[in-house]
Amino acid sequence: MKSIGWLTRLMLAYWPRILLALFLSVLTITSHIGLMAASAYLLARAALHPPILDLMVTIVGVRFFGLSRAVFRYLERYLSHDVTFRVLSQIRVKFYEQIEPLAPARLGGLRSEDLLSRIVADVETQQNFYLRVFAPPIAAFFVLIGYGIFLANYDIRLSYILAACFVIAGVIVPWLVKRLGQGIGAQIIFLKAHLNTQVADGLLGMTELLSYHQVGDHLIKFRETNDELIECERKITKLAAFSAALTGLIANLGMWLILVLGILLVEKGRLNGVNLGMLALGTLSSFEAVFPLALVPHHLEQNLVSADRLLDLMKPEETKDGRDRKKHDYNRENDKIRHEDSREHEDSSKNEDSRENPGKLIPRADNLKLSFQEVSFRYEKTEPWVLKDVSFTIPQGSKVAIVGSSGVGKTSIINLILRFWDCEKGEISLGDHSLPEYDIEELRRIIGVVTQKTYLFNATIKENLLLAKPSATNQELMDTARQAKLHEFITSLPNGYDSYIGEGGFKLSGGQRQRLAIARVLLKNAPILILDEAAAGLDSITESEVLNEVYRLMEGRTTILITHNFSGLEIMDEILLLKEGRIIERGTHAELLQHEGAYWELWKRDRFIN
Ligand code: DUT
Ligand code: MG
Repeated sequence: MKSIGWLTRLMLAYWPRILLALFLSVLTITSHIGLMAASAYLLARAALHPPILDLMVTIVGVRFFGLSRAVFRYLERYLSHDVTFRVLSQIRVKFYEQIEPLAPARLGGLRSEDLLSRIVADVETQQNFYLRVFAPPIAAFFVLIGYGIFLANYDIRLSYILAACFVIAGVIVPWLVKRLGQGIGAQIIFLKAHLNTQVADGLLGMTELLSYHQVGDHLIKFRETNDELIECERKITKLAAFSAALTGLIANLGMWLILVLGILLVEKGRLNGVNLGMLALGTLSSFEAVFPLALVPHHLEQNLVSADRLLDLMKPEETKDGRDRKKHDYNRENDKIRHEDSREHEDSSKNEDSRENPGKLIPRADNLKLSFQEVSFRYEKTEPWVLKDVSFTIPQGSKVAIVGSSGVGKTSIINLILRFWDCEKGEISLGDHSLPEYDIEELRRIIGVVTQKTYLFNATIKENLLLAKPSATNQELMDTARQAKLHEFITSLPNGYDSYIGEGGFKLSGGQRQRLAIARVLLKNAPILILDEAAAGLDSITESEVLNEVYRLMEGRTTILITHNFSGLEIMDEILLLKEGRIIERGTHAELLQHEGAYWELWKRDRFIN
């Protein structure tokens, strides 16, 4: 029910347009009624051979309704779709703005295909909300009132018949359809999402499926879902046909009842016979307002399920980081201005308070000391602590390495610095302020990251590089590619910098991908550098080549290096050895070796292996 409130609120922002669209929709149906009624009246009158002048008004009426129906219909469609698409774009923007700031945190538990189906399909479903759920009952209500009053002019019992038929066709039939089709709307939404996931899984995991001989099984599962979906769609189509037939039956029954009552009234001399056809045909056409009502519950169900799926992702944000959410409540126009503004002030922005975002700070380029004070962190309240009482300080420009075995929380430290998550205990500060006091986008602007899982976009090499600096010139791109030892490879490709690298960069080798990531960071030229296993997974020669680049990259920057490779750590100002979320040893490489503790053990083993 919350979701319906949310949808209505989004929609009501456009209430003037909505009122106009509703008004036009009533006018369209009225024109239809008018056209049929006036035509019937004209035929009946003409049959009595009156002077042509007596018919003039009716003839004009027929012409008018004939034309106005088309015009009103056009305007109504135009306006109602305009409202619908405005609401859709609102939903998309709001949805994106809310999932973006803490993206990895919020989306971690979701499969990307499911996310995609939420962003695309669930948002799309919302276009039915105004067109098929909200507007039809309101329009039908006003048609009932208007045409009911018209009928009451002749005899109030005619209005009662109309009202009874409207209630049966507009309330009882939809109720029946709802009972018969209970849950199908929701099932369709889930099955579609599931199908998306299966298709994507099948394509992305093709190598695994082929090598484990699972293609057949996967296809069977896929077909099952597909069949289920088709079955659901078939049920809905049947229901739609059934309800249309039923409504048609009731409409004709209504017309027939009005006709019978009319004939009785004519016999008693209480109604002029020429009006009979008009009343009957007018009634039949007034049901145009009722036909869409049968599927209202079905569409409503789909809307609610999709809206819930959207809100599911957005809701925690609303409570958890209300301030950030508010920050994102600007419209697109402002967004553009804001970005240009901050780019302009990128280098000179030493003013403490950001104008565009009052209360949030912009990091000062001359005060980037990073420190953790007794930070404890876990991903969920119910899960064990991942970091325990972690404290360290990285003075501006110095280099810290974090080492430790897999799963001890190294990447988690990075997640906290980038504010993908916030720590539960302790404080992380940059300069003289704690991290949450900074504007999140400004904070991320000053940090360059090469992660364990670099994501490359299915675009050209150039576009992937430009991600880091959209304004970079071709010369700059080539210079950075040279520094990352990538330029020669790129120019050997037939399309050079304009070569497509495929989904996730699959046309590149692992080393080339990492180099591209490094080139990207070089281009970003951020004062803080985070390297999370930047060279992991490469053969040792490529690894040391890439690491050389990495070390060059570190010059003059505050650096956090996460590595499992102990060679080259001599140049680090401090090394932190992590075990089970705690720092168990710290010091320079030389100090730690002298100490002959856990670090020394690891170092010896590493040397032995290499
Ligand atoms: N963890 C979660 N949720 C996440 C990410 C990690 O529960 O979204 C857990 C897994 C692990 C712990 O946190 O038990 C620490 O993970 P982290 O990624 O920080 O470990 P790491 O030191 O970076 O391991 P590796 O060297 O394998 O990258
Ligand atoms: Mg890691």
